[in-house]
Amino acid sequence: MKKVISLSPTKSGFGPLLYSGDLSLGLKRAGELGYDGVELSLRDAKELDSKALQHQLSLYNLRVYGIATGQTYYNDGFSLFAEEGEKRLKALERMKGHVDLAAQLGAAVIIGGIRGKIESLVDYDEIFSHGKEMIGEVCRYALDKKVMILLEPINRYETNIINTLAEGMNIIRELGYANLRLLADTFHMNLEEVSYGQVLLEVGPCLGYVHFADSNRLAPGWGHTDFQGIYQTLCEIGFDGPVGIEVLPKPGDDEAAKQGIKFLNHLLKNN
Ligand code: LER
Ligand code: MN
Repeated sequence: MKKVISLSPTKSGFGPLLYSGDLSLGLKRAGELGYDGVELSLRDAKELDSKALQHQLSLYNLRVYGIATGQTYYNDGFSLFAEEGEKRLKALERMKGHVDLAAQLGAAVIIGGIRGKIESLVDYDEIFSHGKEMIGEVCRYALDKKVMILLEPINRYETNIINTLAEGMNIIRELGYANLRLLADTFHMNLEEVSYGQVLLEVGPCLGYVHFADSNRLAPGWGHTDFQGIYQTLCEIGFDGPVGIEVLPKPGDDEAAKQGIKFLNHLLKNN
């Protein structure tokens, strides 16, 4: 498993990101602490200087494993499941930019917060099917570029579109794209799943990436999630992908980043 930390070059209103607004510092710390790589939460791929990024990655011996895309919705209001077609297309355009960047970096692209929310319950099914088409468009575009797309179920308090891993897996099966996988986030699982172990066994074949955050969104070990059990199930299903520390910068960025790597090192060494 690869040890990954979630960073953002822009100061973001979206909470669980470390060194938000200072990517250079985040990359430096990730390298010093011994992370294998980073996940970047981006608003617009065009805003990133990819040459400077590649230089820093090689300096600190890091890779980008994932590009998170929710800021397109949280900051700009464009979502793949927006009621208005124009907003859906804007979100799709951003996703294509993220896929282009991911192709250069060898990263996967996450469909999490960029799904947005469906406001109209009367037209829910129709809007949902438009959104599903958008996911298909992203996958088709990414397939040519050999980029993996990750569908991340998110808890009911943040979205009403795909809350559980089973819902995510059903969509993946229905759409049938070879490059579409699931991202399991332990924070959302704590709120939505009956059991960590059982659902991970069920969705194992579709799983491409994991986010580790404790029950309270703090670094793992600072809440009451059973990471030992989760890790054992991940080993059982043969998961060998990225495990991203996606946590609140509390009590501070450095403290959370240190706890994340300390926890992962301990878990991986003692099992
Ligand atoms: C993003 O990875 C995430 O976990 C969500 O909470 C986004 O809203
Ligand atoms: Mn997540």
